[in-house]
This record gives sequence, C-alpha cells and structure tokens, in this order.
Amino acid sequence: MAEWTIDTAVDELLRRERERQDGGRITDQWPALDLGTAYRVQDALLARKVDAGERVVGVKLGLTSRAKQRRMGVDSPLTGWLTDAMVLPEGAPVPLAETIHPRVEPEIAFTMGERLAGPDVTPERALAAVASVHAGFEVIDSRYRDFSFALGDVVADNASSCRFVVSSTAVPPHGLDLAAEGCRLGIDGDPVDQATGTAVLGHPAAALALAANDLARRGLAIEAGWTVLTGGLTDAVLAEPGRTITVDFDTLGSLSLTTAVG
Ligand code: 0L1
Ligand code: MG
Repeated sequence: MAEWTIDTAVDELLRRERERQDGGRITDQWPALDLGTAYRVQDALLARKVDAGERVVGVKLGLTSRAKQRRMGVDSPLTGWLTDAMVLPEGAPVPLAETIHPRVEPEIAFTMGERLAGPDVTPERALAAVASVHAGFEVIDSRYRDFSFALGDVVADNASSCRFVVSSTAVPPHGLDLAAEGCRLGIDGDPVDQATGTAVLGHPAAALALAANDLARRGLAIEAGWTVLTGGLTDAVLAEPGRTITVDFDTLGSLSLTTAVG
C-alpha cells in the first residue's frame, strides 16, 4: 500500500474479508494507527457496510478477560459493531466457505430494553436497561494472519467480528447472579473448558457499562432492542469442519453450533 489512510485501511480489510485472505498487520506499515484512528477506521468500515445494505443490530465487547488479553498480547478490552449480516439463526452451521480461520467462543448476551448512553454508566445502571439475558456464541475471524495483531489492527478490523448466535430462550435479568453464572463448553460431546461470568471484567454488566461509556466518547449510545455480546467466557475454539460445539449454562440454557464439512 503506497500510503495508508482511513479509506485505504477500510478497502484493504474489506478486500481480505471478501476474498477470504488474511494478511499482515497494518500497524507494521502504518505505525500512526493509534486507538483513536483505529476506531475511525472501524466506524468507516461500518459505514461502508451500511451503505451496502447492512443494518446495525448491536455491539460486541472483545478481549474482556485478562487471560485472553495476555494470550493475544493486547492489554485492553475493545468494542466492535454487530450487523444483521452477522446473525446466525439458531441451528444454522458456521458458514466455513465465507470465513478465513473462524473460532467460536461462548458469551453472555443482552437484549437491551432501553437506550443506554454514557458517560458515567455504572454496571447497576447498565443492567437496569437490559430486557433479557441469553446464551450466545460468537464466531470470530481475523483478517490478520494467525490472529496476530496490535491493538490498532484489531480495533480497525471491527474486533475480529464475523457471526453470532443468540439463544431464543430469554431470561429476565432480575434475580440472576451473572458473575456466578457458569458455562461448560464441549466439542463433539467432550468437555473442553468452563468458566463463570466473572471472566468478563468481573461481571457482564461491567462490560456493558464499559461499552456504553466507550461509545459515549464517540458521541454514540447503545440503542433499545440491540444485542450486546459481553465477551468470550472461555478460550475461543477452532471451528474446524465437522464439529459440534456446545455450551451449557447454569440458568441461561444450552446452545450448539455445527461446522459444515467441506
Ligand atoms: O481474539 C480476537 O480476535 C481478539 C478480538 C476480540 C475478539 C473477542 O473477544 O470477541
Ligand atoms: Mg467475542
């Protein structure tokens, strides 16, 4: 790339997504891609998708667990956009033919009952704006080789967003202890990992508050009716062909996701 700008970064990330081709870190060639600039790339990328007919349906938190931050070499949580094109209906397989190197992670998802606008949103206020809580899976994919990126790269790449599933079982938030909510992840019937809601910044409502306060710095808010993916509870597992990935929550129910062979 002769010269990196917001527009050329968006062009390149959309090209990699369209052609299912990963590539090197943009920050290696454009060290000025700091956090503020990266969110401008992310918002410009979303604007291109909206121009092409996609609709914003929510936001996602990424890198909300310290373990995952350490592993990815990035030391802060981040946010990204969810659009209707990323929705996987319950029971639909991961569309491997449309992805590069997808991974799957279980998440606690919120459906918002009210608009939530920062700044100064507390976890308590955030949870009061939630209509229902759901078991979810996020399918992440990275437009960078081997998921290797710096913070600016991954923010520009819409936080590795790809697809997501939210269970139709809607649980009212009142009376739930989401920090203690446990989940068990399995592949083809074998247990592979487990976690509780504390993995997400101590409490999923803390992640929701963080998203609202982060968006407020960009003059944006979380809208009523949106889905919020609060962050991976366990490590993401590879969506290799022919797998059935399941998650069983204590009170939010179960969800399973298959990956088509081929
Ligand atoms: O794992 C990654 O690609 C980091 C980006 C955020 C993914 C997530 O936690 O949802
Ligand atoms: Mg995630």
